[in-house]
Amino acid sequence: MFTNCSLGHCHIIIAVVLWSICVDSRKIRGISLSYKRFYRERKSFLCIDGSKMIPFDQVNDDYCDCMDGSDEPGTAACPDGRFYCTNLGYRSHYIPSSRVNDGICDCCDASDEYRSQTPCQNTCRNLGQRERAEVEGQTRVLGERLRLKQLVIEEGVLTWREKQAQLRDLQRVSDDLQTQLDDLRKEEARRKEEADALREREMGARETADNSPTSPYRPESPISVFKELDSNRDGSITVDEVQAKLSPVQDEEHALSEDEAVIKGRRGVPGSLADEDPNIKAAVSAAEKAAADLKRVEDAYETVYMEIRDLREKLSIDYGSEREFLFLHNQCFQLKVYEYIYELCPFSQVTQKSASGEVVSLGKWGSWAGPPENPYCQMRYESGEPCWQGPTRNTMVMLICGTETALRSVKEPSKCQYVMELQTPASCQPALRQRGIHSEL
Ligand code: MAN
Repeated sequence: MFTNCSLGHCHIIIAVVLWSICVDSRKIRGISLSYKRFYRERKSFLCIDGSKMIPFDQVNDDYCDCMDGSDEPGTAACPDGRFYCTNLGYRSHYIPSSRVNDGICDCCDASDEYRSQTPCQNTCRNLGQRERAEVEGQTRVLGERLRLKQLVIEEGVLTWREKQAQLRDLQRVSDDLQTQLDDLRKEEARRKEEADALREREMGARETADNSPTSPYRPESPISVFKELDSNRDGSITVDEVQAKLSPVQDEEHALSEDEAVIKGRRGVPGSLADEDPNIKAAVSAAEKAAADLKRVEDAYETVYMEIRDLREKLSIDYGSEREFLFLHNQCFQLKVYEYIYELCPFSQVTQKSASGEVVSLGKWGSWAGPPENPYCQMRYESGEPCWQGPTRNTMVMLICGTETALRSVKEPSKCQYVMELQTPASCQPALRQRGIHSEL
């Protein structure tokens, strides 16, 4: 190349080459686009932390002048300096300046090894392509999970509406039963009063009617015996009444058995008044019917009351910001770990069944327990069965994003304190925007 040149010319060419190498090594490397403005070629350079002003030719001169290392972005001179890998086509990042020209390729664009012997290849394009494919795959999977989440949200909305309508219906039924109860209570009291009054009247009439020896009402007559036995004067004799009259309580030996009392009661009386008098009979059966009607409606009211209570309790639970976890209610998930079968019934309870079949409570639904920014990522189940020589059993359920809804793991990190992982699309969140793979400087 230099064969035709004179010695003078050669000196000039060598000087130009050396100068260009020197200028090239000073080229401002290892800084991001946003920092470029600090390195505009001027007479002087102000350290980025503002601590010192130095002549510009001291930038990247392999001597650390600035405390923040900002004068040596392209050399390893400053201990805390950092070198920016632009990595066009892939992910930009900083590396410690000490890794610049150390013979190891750190930046995929090979920019950190600009003066080393190591032949670094620019692999950014490949890496970028691979990562983009991975991200696309993940995005597709997440998209599918979010679609499933949307389905369970819609299911939750429908269930919620159904439950609200059910509650309104039950409330109506309950109001109706309440009105019926008021009427039936009055009816039952009236019928009972009527029957009692008829019986009283009949008894009074018989008492005064005849005291003659032939009268059935003389003291030793069956009617008198009947009245004597009918201590509550309800017109019929119970086994208890006969036992109370005919066998002194303190004399256990002579106490009447139930059968004896029934026989003696029958022998001594002509039958209840209702057996004799059709009016009383009709009044008593009307009173009995009213009592039976009342009981039937009371039972129905009790059932509806319990249903309303259960439904209200269910509707008072927090099922997530979009009720995305409502679909989990009334479902249970099992997992066998070693000798135990664990069962999680969300919003209800957690149990552990041993090989012998014994079922132990690991906690009842308590509350959401995630951090304030995402409370719905953990569930707490508390106040389970007390542990022998240990605490009460409690379970923390961690909700993780996944395509299927299933119990994935159960651990007991400390005695009687359990941690489960429940996977479900309901807990998937849209991804935060990916840190950009950039294709431009
Ligand atoms: C049972 C199980 C265990 C627990 C012990 C504590 O064996 O409930 O999970 O650790 O009791 O005694």
